[in-house]
Amino acid sequence: MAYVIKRPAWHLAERLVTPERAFLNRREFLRQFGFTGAGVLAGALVACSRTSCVAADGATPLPTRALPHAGFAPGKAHPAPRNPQFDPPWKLTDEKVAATYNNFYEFTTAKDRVHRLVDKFQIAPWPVEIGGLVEKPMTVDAQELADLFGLEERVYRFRCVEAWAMIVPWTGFPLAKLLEQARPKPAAKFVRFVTFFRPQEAPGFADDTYPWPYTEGLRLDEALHPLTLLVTGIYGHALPKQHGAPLRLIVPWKYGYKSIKSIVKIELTATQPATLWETLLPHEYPFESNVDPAVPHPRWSQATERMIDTGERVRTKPFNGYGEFVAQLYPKR
Ligand SMILES: Nc1nc2c(c(=O)[nH]1)N[C@H]1C(S)=C(S)[C@@H](COP(=O)(O)O)O[C@H]1N2
Ligand SMILES: [Mo]
Repeated sequence: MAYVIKRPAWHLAERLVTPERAFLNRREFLRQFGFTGAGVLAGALVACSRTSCVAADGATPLPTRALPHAGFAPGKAHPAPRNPQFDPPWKLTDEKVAATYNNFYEFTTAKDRVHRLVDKFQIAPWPVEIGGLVEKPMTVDAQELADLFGLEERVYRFRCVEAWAMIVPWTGFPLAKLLEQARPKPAAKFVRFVTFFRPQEAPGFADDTYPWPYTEGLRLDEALHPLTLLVTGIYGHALPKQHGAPLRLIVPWKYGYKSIKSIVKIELTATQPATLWETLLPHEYPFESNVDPAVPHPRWSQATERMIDTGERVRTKPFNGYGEFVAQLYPKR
């Protein structure tokens, strides 16, 4: 008698969606980062060695599976291995278009000219200060970060509030790894980020209508979310200056201005920090700034976005397509 394997009805459907499943199987993703439920790292600040993690109280050893990146070995240079969890079947944006269409107001407000004005910008040495409400304040040179935390590549969608978008491979490491080393104090509720302020190296500082230096901020739970990256590279090499060398933030579910470039300081605070954009235009660029097609900017619709290389118009997704992973951070009010 022939041996017949009866497959449940869902089996074929599941096979058909394999490429999507290879990108961010939610349960597996959260498991690898040590998430067990909806609570996002609540009380789970950990210090990790190569083989084990210890909870913030210093006593409770956490199971090995709480190690970020269990089963995935980050590299220490560019190009870094691509994290298979962030290898979606999407077409990447043309690298040259991305490198010549930039918002970096310290240089100029003209997107196509930023890359031509960065010659005097010195990106080494680059000490980064981690301070404020932390047990272990520290200063680390951007060059040392790969050795300390390892580097991985992730393909993310990126959405500017001006309704343009791109899909690029970033190289970096979760900000949570650095914050866990610095050990936020219980009073810490927000993270403030500060960009360099050296007017002799960048002509845009001459425009004093902006409250330089560029600053941004996140809630601590947003900063600790495993999607939040500190980025050192793009397209397999170190960041070109116009993309925010040598170290920038990428928060893929928020409008692009939250992804602050050329960071010199990361400060844990008890209260919500002022940001450059919220200080200038609070009704247009509020602190939270999650991508939301249903909430128009006061001066334009956010329902669709334009891919910067092809000009293609695509529908904007809530949380820029990352709602499955972050929506629980924002309970409906
Ligand atoms: N320091 C600093 N960071 C910044 C900006 C800036 O002007 N200065 N612009 C922001 C905005 S509005 C966007 S859309 C992204 C653009 O990043 P990209 O040029 O690498 O695409 O950087 C963000 N980070
Ligand atoms: Mo932007």
